[in-house]
Amino acid sequence: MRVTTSEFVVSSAKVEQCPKTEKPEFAFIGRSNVGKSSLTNMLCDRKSMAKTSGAPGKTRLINHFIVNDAWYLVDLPGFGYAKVSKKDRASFMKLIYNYFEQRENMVNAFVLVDCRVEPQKIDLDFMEWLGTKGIPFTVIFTKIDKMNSAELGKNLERYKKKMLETWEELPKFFLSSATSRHGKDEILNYIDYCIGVYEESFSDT
Ligand SMILES: Nc1nc2c(ncn2[C@@H]2O[C@H](COP(=O)(O)OP(=O)(O)OP(=O)(O)O)[C@@H](O)[C@H]2O)c(=O)[nH]1
Ligand SMILES: [Mg+2]
Repeated sequence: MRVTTSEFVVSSAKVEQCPKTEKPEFAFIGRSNVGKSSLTNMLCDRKSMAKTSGAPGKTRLINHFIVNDAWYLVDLPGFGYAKVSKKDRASFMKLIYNYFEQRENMVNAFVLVDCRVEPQKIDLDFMEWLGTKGIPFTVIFTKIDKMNSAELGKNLERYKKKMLETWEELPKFFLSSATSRHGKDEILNYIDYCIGVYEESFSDT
């Protein structure tokens, strides 16, 4: 899929403020600083449509972007940021859970994990939760420009092994780099494929 247009739509502090659910939606979720906003920009060929920062905790609202006038890309606040107060962390988490529970147009969640970091409980727990809710998800290993391919391969295997302790089947994995733009075509093509399946589910056969 080629991205021809992309536009910011709205930032929402509550799920009720999000756009109507009439278009298919894809979300980026993961720990603070993992690169959710950077990947949003990279996929859309935009420099600063989504705001990024070297300091974790930048994105604090649910940000909807519309792509090709056809589907929403959603940049979410990160979870697990240690410097945010316990109360704020709990309210971010609640917002994220509410969001996934209420968006009936949610087609696929992309769970972003930093390729350099060993499997984190908070990410694995979140994937478990998505599983119990029946929300399809894929994993994106981010910042692959920061690793050589041998180390990357090792970390990927370690991650898959860890997931197989609880999952019978592994989700799909993508590799990405917002700096080298690695992964752009694969992720966009996967989104295109998912939209096709989603739309077919509404058509009479
Ligand atoms: N080298 C490299 N740096 C990246 C990549 N993706 C993001 N970064 C950097 O990582 C930092 C965090 O990126 P963001 O996109 O703001 O991360 P986020 O997940 O949106 O963070 P929060 O909004 O705080 O949850 C920034 O300094 C980015 O420039 C990548 O693929 N490669
Ligand atoms: Mg962000």
